[in-house]
Amino acid sequence: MTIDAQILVALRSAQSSSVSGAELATQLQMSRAAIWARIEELRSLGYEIEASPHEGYRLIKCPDLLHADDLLARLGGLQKIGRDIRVFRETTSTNDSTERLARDGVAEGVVVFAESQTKGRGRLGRRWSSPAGKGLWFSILLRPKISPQAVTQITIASAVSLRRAIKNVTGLTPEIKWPNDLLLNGLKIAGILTELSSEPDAIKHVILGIGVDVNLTSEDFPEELRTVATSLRIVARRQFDRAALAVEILREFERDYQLLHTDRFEELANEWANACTTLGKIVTIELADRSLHGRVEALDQDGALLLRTEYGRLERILGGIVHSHPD
Ligand code: BT5
Repeated sequence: MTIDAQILVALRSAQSSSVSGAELATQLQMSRAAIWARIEELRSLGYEIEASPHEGYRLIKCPDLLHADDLLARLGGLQKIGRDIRVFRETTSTNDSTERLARDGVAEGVVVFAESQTKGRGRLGRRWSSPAGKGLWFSILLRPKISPQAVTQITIASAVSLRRAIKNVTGLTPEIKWPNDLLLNGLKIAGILTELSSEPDAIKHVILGIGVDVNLTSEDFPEELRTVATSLRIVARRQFDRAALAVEILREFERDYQLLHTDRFEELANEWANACTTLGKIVTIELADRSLHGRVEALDQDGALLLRTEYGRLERILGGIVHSHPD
């Protein structure tokens, strides 16, 4: 953990009390002057830290920005997902930044956040709107020991952990729209983009990209999205601490990702099926080369959707864009 992260851990664990400069200096094996310099640096980033000559330092308020050291400090260095965190002020797409790290051989678990993305993307080259400082736009590098066919399990694990984390932090319970959307009041608040790099029988790596609309107002969305998207802020009528939500998502995902590797995927699949409102609906599904119409009959154990088409055939579908119709 970096020095700044260690200072933040110490200040946070003191809660509303102060930590003396001498105590920090001993703990971190630094001079008191060096500690003071780091505190000044944190203050310049927007951390409100009270300094009193007698009592020491007290953390009053954290800025609404993502700071790698702060995220690491909050995670406590205990888990694989988020053992290394990078934050960019701006990038094209966090999936691209993470892909570069993957090709450089970085170990799994690194998480890349960006305050804004200039070319945030969804599936099939669609755009993902990512205004600065308003949401969580991030990607996780994974090197799962599962077959390439089972990669949808990762999307499922991320959807249920994301849903749970949102519920824990905000009290709101999103529904899952197959395969990768989270909705509140029927409008999208989060999307997942799973990109796979694979050989025929082995996964090289997976980049799991997650976008969550946290503190956007309706003006923050481009006009064409205002009828299809919403944010946690719009629904709950209050703002949320993005860093706290980010940490909760990484914690929940760590747990579910481990389940994948211990043959306990069924538990996640059941949770997912219970939250997935696409089940039973009449839908049209746009695939790359055709579209299908019918009723969603079931989800199979890999997360594929089983559609009974209007002609009575059962089709197994792994991707595509789903439009629901009223019964
Ligand atoms: C998704 O695609 O829902 C996956 C979105 C993944 C975004 C993350 S952000 C971090 C990482 N880096 C990236 O570049 N991407 C990932 P899809 O199911 O194809 O949905 C895309 C559609 O969602 C668009 O065509 C819009 O209709 C809608 N949309 C775009 N921006 C949105 C937003 N901020 N909130 C809600 N809906 C949005």
